[in-house]
Parts: sequence; C-alpha cells; structure tokens
Amino acid sequence: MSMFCYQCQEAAKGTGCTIRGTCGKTGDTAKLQDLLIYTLKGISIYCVKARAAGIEDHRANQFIVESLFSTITNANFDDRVFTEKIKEGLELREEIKEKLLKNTGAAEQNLHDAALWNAQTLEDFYQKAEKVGVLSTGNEDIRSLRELLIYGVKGMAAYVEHAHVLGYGDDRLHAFIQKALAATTDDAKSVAQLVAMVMECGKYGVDAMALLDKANTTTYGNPEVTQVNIGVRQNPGILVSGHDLKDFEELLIQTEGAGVDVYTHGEMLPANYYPAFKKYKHFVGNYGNAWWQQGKEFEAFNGPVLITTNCLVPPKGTYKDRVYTTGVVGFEGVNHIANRTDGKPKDFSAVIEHAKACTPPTEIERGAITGGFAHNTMLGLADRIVDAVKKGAVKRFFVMAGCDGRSKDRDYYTEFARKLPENTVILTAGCAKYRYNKLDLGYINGIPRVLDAGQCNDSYSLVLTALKLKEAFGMEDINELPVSYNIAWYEQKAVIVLLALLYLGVKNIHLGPTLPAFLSPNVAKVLVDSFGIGGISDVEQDMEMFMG
Ligand code: SF4
Ligand code: SF3
Repeated sequence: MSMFCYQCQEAAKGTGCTIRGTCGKTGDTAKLQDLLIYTLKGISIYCVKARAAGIEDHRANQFIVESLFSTITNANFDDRVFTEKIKEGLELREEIKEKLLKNTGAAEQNLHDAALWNAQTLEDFYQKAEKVGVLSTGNEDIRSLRELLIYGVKGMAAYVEHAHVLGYGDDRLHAFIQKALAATTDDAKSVAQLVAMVMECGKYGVDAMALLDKANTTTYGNPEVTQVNIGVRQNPGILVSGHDLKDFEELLIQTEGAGVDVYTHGEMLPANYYPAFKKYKHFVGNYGNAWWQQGKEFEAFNGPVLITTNCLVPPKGTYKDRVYTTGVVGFEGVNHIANRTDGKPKDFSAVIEHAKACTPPTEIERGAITGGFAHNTMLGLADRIVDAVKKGAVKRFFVMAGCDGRSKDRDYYTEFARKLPENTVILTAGCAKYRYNKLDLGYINGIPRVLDAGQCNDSYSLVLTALKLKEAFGMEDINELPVSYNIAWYEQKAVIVLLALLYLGVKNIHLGPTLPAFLSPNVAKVLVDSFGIGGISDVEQDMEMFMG
C-alpha cells in the first residue's frame, strides 16, 4: 500500500485509494498531505493552550485554514507546496511554543508526538508520514470519527478562507477548528465525546456559512434571478472555475477594455447572479458543466483557464499550458498566479496576455439557464410559494444540493429530477445542479421547478428558505415541512454542509451515490439511528419512498 485516502466519494472500491487516487493524487502527495495534517494537529495543540493563556495567533489561524483547504480533494497536487507548508508549519509551531513559554514560564509536559516531532529532509518526511496517516488510528470507530471531524473542518476551513479574503473573520471558528484537530490526537476521547464534537462541528459549520454569506452579499450584493447565457461570443476568452469571488472580481476589472471575454465554469456559475458582476459587458456567461467535464470543455474553450479553488482535474498535455492556478490550488508544471501582497490585487496580466493570443471558444451549447434563488430572492417569493403549497400546486420540495462527480451512478440524479412529479420543486446549490439544471422541467405559477441558490456554501440559503417556510406554515419542527433531502456528495465541503444540516435538526437525509467510505458500520449506525440518514437505491423505489 503506497498511500491510504478515503476522504471523498470516489475512494477506490468504495473503501479507499491505496495505490494512486482516483482523483489523480499520487502516493507521495497523499503522504505529504497526511504529514501536513499531522503538523496542523501539532500546531493546534499549542494554539489551544496559547488561547487558554490569552494568546491568539492570527498567523497560525490563517496558516491552518489555508493548509486544510489545500488538502481538500482536487485542490492541490503539487508536492513542493506541501513540503514547504510542512516546514513552515514546524517553524510556526516552535514560535507558538516559545510565546507560550514566555507567557506561562513553564514548558508544556506530556504532549502528543504531533507537537514534538521534527524532521527536515524529504526522505524523513515520507518516513514520518507512513506512521501518522489515517490508518495509524487502530480502532475503526475512533478512526472514522476522527476523520469525519477532520473532513468537516477541512470544509469549514474552505468557507472561512473565502470569508477571510473578503475581510470577514471570526476567531471562534479558528478556535473550534484547532480544538477539533487537537482532539483527534487525544486517545482519552471516547466515541461519545467524538460524536458530540462532530455535532459541534455542524454548529460551527452553520456559523462559517453564515459568515461567508454575509461576506459575499455585503461585498457583491444579494444574488438576483438571472438568465445565464451558456453560448459563446467571438472574442478570445478566459474561463474561471472554483469558488473564489474575489479572484473573479479582480480578473473582471483587469480584463475591462482588453478585448477579452470572461466566462464562468463549474462552481463559478453563481457569480453570474451577483449584481456587482453584471455591470461588466465582457462577462459573457457560463461555459460548460461540472468540474469532472473539464478535460473536454477546457480543450474546447481554446483560451486560458483560471482555477481559483477545487476542483482541478490533473490537466491533459493538450491544454496544460493554458491552465493557471491561484490561491490554494496547485499542480506541478502549471502556471501559478501569486497571492496578494500589501493589499494590492493579484496580477492576472499573464492570463490576459495569454488569452489575447488564443482563438475564441468553440461553441458547445446555446441558450440560457436560470439561477439566483438565494435567500433574499426566496424571501421575495415566499408568499407565492406558500400560496402554491396551500393550493396544492406544489406538493413537495426536494433539496438536491451538493456535488457532482464522474461516476456513472450519478445519472441517477438526472433521472430522478426528470421523473419527479410536476407538482414538485428542486432546491439546489453546489455543482450537483449540473445533473438537472439544463432539463426543461417547466414552471409552477411562474416559478422555475429548479431553484438554484448558488455554490455549495449557499446551501446555507436553502436552510434559511426551509426555516422561513417553517415559520410561514406555523410549524414547530423543520421536519414537518414537505421537504425531502436527496443530496449528492463528493468532497469535504459536502461533509460540513451535511454536518450543518444535522446540527439544525434536519432528519432523513439521503446521501448518494454511495455512503462515505470513512463511516465505519458503527458510526453509520449512529447516524441512521439518530438522524435517519440513508443512502439511495433506484429512482422508482426512491421516488415512491419520498413521495409516499
Ligand atoms: Fe481517493 Fe478521493 Fe482521496 Fe483522491 S481524494 S485519493 S479519489 S479518496
Ligand atoms: Fe463541486 Fe468540487 Fe463539491 Fe462546491 S466544485 S461543490 S465538487
């Protein structure tokens, strides 16, 4: 076994990738990611103690969040990045140790190895990594809960980082992330204590999504109902993917008047819904579909592609030179746009110059898709929706948020959407939407039957919508609503979204196309018994179950 990773839905054989990731991650990269997580645990052990002594280390907070984000599926494949981060992390840990020593006057005793180990060479890193990966926790239930907690904080870290970029932060979120990481090194923590911590993770997940929602809507306005063009124009273009709206904004500003058009791909589609971006005449619309289609779609785009966050698929040689990564994303041999320094914007001039020398994108689709149904839009539609439910025009809502992925089983979601009765409405967010957002599912009382709130983090909007409906119908419990949850997951942001929903008391969520490999039978049983979590079977059977 040259690696072990089971953090995403495409874990090999439904159990874990052991030779090379289905995502393309090599054994060496997986090991360095394991060691980086271990390093973060060590820093967190110190941060927790430092915080108790009144020391808040903002550099450590930010380092932990960015590092966690870089280990999310399909974010970074560059071994040099992880090697540097491990070295920087070890130095940072020692700095916090010194600060703490100065403050308390006494050295910390009986610390876990994560807070003590040290190494400098790559060879030593690999050797160490083999001893500290996922499988180093022997008990499978403890391992399952530790990893569930780690994947939850990875997802949370991504949202905290996006909010940070827009100038929003909350030290309580960092405190929880560090407490959780440190807890995964504590052998005294029982299954019950870890389950409680996983639930607490959901609470902070809600807070992180609320913070990011505030950051996005305060900076760029509330998403509006928008017809998004999916065709192309005749200028050379730049395609932007990932979730980072600040990168997108800076690129739009820098491309103004350059004779270059800008398009969104994958999870950047919701950028089309924000008022702040609509004023740019060279912002054309969305090109293509979810992340896993990027091979053929980036090829057809002809121009440069900017990847601001996950998901990056290891690029093919035919277009690799046109790919630009930035932020936490990376891939060896791919151009990388450096971070902001001294409050100045990122410099996208290389991407823009590259675009000018390219041919315009090849048309792969025509027409438009509708979106922009985030909480503010939904609030405006609330009366019409409540009325439609009362009159029986809408019988049930289906929350079908989450991620898309390349596995064939995911055709289920297209078929499910297509076969839903006409008196049902789909509430969606995340890249899962591409499985049905181009189907002609029609309207109910002028409202489309697929309501897209935005990116995966905008699942928060779906929760606000559900809470609003609960209030409008005078219900006590969110589970009394005619809402079913048929959620598709792929990576770790979906994990924090799931934990957030559980924290809010949502029951009977169905998760597919397969349940996470990292849930041990006992941990899965806890989720089934306490929350009614279930998987999916076939469309007809599930439809009957949901509608029944
Ligand atoms: Fe496998 Fe997913 Fe881990 Fe990649 S991220 S190695 S596909 S489990
Ligand atoms: Fe998609 Fe990667 Fe999860 Fe933000 S872009 S939802 S998979």
